[in-house]
Amino acid sequence: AWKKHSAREFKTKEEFENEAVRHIETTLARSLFNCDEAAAYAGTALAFRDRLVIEWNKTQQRQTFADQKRVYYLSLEFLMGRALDNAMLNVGLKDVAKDGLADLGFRMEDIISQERDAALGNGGLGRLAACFLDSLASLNYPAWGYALRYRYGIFKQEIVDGYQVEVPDYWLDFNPWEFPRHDVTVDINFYGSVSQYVDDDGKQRSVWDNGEIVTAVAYDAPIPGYGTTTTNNLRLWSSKASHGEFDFTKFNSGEYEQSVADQQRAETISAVLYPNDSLERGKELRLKQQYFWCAASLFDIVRRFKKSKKPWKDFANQVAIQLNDTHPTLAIPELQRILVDLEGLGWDEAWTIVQATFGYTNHTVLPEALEKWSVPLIQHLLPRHLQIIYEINSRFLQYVEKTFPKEKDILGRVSIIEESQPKMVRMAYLAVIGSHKVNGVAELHSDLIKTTIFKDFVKIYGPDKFTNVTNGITPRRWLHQANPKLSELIASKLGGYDYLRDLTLLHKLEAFVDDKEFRKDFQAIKYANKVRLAQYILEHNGVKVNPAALFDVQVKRIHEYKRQQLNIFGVIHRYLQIKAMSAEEKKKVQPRVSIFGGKAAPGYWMAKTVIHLVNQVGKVINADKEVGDLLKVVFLEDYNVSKAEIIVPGSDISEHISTAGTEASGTSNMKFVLNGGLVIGTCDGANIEITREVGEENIFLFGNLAEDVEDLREAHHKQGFELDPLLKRVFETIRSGTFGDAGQFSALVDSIVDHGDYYLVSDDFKSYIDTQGLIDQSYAKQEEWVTKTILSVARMGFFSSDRCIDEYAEMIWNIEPLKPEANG
Ligand code: 26V
Repeated sequence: AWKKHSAREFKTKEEFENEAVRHIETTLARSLFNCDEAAAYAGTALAFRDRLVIEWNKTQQRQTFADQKRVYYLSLEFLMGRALDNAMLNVGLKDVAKDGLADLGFRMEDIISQERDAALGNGGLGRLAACFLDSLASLNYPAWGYALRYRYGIFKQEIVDGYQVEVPDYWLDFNPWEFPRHDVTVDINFYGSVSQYVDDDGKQRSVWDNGEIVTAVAYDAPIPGYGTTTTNNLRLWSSKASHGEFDFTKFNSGEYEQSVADQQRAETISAVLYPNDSLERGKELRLKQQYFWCAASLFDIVRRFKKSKKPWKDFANQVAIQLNDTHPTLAIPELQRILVDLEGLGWDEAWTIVQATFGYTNHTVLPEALEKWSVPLIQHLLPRHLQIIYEINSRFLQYVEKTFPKEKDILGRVSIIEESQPKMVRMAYLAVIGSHKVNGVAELHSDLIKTTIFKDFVKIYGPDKFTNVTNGITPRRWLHQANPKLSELIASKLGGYDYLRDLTLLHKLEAFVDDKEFRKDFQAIKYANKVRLAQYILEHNGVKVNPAALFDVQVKRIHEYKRQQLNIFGVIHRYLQIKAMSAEEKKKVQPRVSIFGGKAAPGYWMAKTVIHLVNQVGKVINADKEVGDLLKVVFLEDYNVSKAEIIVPGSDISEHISTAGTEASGTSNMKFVLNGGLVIGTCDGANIEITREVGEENIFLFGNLAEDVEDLREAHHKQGFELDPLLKRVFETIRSGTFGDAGQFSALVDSIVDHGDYYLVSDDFKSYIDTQGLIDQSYAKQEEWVTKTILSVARMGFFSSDRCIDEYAEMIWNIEPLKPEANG
């Protein structure tokens, strides 16, 4: 008889060592003689992987038997970071492994840092998807993620002479966390043509064929929950040439080179993650990626549903699909195509199913970021889908015309097709029309989409179709893993780690705010985290910073709307002030370290200029003996998830200073506060809800409000505007060549001085500087500061991605958790 399973469930450090060594010797075929850190990492990862795999199989089986609704999260990005630490903490045997590794002569930190980040995302949107997977598993929801298996993740950033240089991120050399499923493949069609025929029942039907076929191969990765055995699946599709008859003919007729070229062409589809925030748009390969992934995922989902032999009307009771931004919008016409063309359903019956199945999350109101694809391109690549999109549009417009007969302009405004040259398909409109719910990612943002980009749709569908789900973060990675000492301290006060599964329990910490011992411990942990960050800075930047200084951090993608330029101009202002001080005055200055990090899209020149300026300013200030420890400026190279795990716990203040109304939510703001840092921020995105939760006295808000932005911009254009005098002095300093050739920074300065200051840097400058002054004063009163940080941590329960996922489950997906049996 078959044993239940064969992998060894280690419990002691000796058993762990046996497992790790067995993997090193047999799975990797390496001798223990030359067991280096890389091998120790591999052995450890494989030992834990065995544990995950068993629970993974059980979970999938249990979910299939339970036969309840599943959610599929379609996201072109999953910024997972490293998996080993997460696996150890979730399985709950990190200490055992630590002791075992010590026996073998290794330090846990060194082993963990052997792993490369899985950097399959750009920034907040991709990391949100990763946090959601963690919450879905931890809350026992039956859920799968679907994405692409990029050979290259987001590029690696190198700083050379102060400039960003992009280096490819080939991360798949050794990836123990993925399982190729060579038996799970889907053939995906591109190009070709559509023809009509009459079926046996006399119905007009369409077929799409004669195209080029590319095969999608599934790669699966286990997603373990915390404090549960539920282990969900992340399925990544990889592209390869299909081996149909066509290729064999070629091969046989000696066209070997052509056949290899075809192979390479097919493989490029999943080759590289697009560095999204760029002006690079309309690339055919990107559209191919989107369709390839949507079609493979839907085929997979439909195949699974059909196995159940249920009637089609049950589809949306079994399947919820969430569209993470508009990137997967083609899934809407694709499902309609499957139901109508392949399964023979009537249009209306199919469309009802489609709308009931999809939900769409919007992540930006910035018009330049809204996806559009040209009609000729879609016509060429996906001829049948274009027909379907037109049919969806025509039925929708008919309805609108009937409902609002007196409104002349509404049809042009809400049409999926923009009547430009060439015509464009507005993906966000298609996503709204094809979904039953549309959500924004923070309260202000969800309000804004209803009054700006989707205003007409609120009128057409009513307000109930639009809702808010404020973003969240997983406390497992962003507290327990990144800040184990703080996690332990909290657990010691709260009587265990339950708060990691119900973050609202943090509120109980408020009772300890005056507890001397607790305050001391809390402060000591922050200091230790700053020491660790200071070491990192010394190692990587060669700059010695004082851990007692105020650490001021802004790490996120570089973008004009996020206003890193406001930050660095503020730093220059501070520098000028210090330079003008007497020795006596300098004694009163609060020492600061300004820490920047983040990638610029390769083609985004303004963002690259900001990086260059930060580095130049740092070079000058850090070398200035008159300034010394009072001010240091560093740019941390190649910001990513695993670096965030070091940076976030080491911050005193972090900057979330977007022009009001532009940052949909922000999620790192939540991470910093949860780790005992405070925020300087605008009234934007989730900053507003953080303020509501922690209290106005515990956050440093500044700047103009979203409701005033439009008027200010208009005034700039009509009347021009007076440059803030302090900012003017900053610009004069830059122009004088203090930070190197001023010509290098002229586009940045001119965008404010001459081109209308679209992001309102000048309007917000004084308020920003004044608020930074308040922060200095507040930090000097350390006891008050510690009180603020403790109260803030205690009040962050709302921002767990668990809360967020429960809201999606209830309001949008209508799914229930499936609890594993005890000890199951
Ligand atoms: C994309 C682009 C591309 C073209 C150039 C301008 C531009 C500007 C912004 C974007 C962002 C697209 C969507 C996105 O990543 N949104 C982010 O989603 C996070 C998770 O909800 C949220 O926390 C961030 O505030 C939001 O920017």
